[in-house]
Parts: sequence; structure tokens; C-alpha cells
Amino acid sequence: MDCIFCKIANKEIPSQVVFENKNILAFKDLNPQAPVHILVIPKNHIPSINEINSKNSSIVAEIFQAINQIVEQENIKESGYRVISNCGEDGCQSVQHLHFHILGGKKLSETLS
Ligand code: IU
Repeated sequence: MDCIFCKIANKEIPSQVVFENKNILAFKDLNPQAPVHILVIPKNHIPSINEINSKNSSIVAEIFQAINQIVEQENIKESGYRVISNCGEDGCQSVQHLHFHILGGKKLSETLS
């Protein structure tokens, strides 16, 4: 499958990895929108939130546990941060492999849209 985040997960394309376990990879976003901008992905291909179901949803809990470790590691746990997953065209999802943005390291905009 020609998916860039699958290739990053498989280490066919290099990335700046900040966290990894059996099912999850987290790496620095190539085009950071905040001092801390990390993407957290399942290693298995899931296109977006739209494809989360009873068979694969446990990965979402695993990802949020990983996020909890990552924000501690990146020293933004106490100051705060934002987690975003864009979905579909109106959500401006540009990579069709489920990913969660962690943004922090500065006071973020109050507007979400
Ligand atoms: P989006 O939610 O699908 O718009 O986010 C995709 C993100 O993936 C975006 O912030 C890109 O900068 C980032 N990214 C990356 O870090 N490395 C890549 O090789 C590619 C996109 I393609």
C-alpha cells in the first residue's frame, strides 16, 4: 500500500521518533505548528477516525496512554497541550492514515476552527 505513514511506521522513510512500542509510533511533525508538534500513529493502517470500530478501537486507548507518556517526556504535561485528529475533506486531513497531533510548548490559539 502506498501510504507514507505506513512507510514511516515500517522505517522505510526516516522520521524523528520520540516514542515507539509494538503497536504505536510517535514522531516529530515535519512542518511544526508549535514548539512541540508530534504525530502519534498506529503502526497498522487505519485510514481515519471514520474506520474506528469494535475490532480496532483498543488502539485508540493505547494511543492515548502513549500520549500521556509523550507529554511527560516532552515536559508539556503540566503546562498543557492539544490533541487533534483531522478527518476527511472538511477536517483538512491530508494523510489518509489515522494520526493524532500533539501540539504544545506555547499558549495555543483559543479558536479551534
Ligand atoms: P493532517 O491532519 O493530515 O493535515 O496532518 C498531516 C501532518 O503530517 C502535517 O502536519 C504534515 O506536516 C505531517 N507530515 C509529516 O510530518 N511527514 C510527512 O512525511 C508528511 C506529512 I507527507
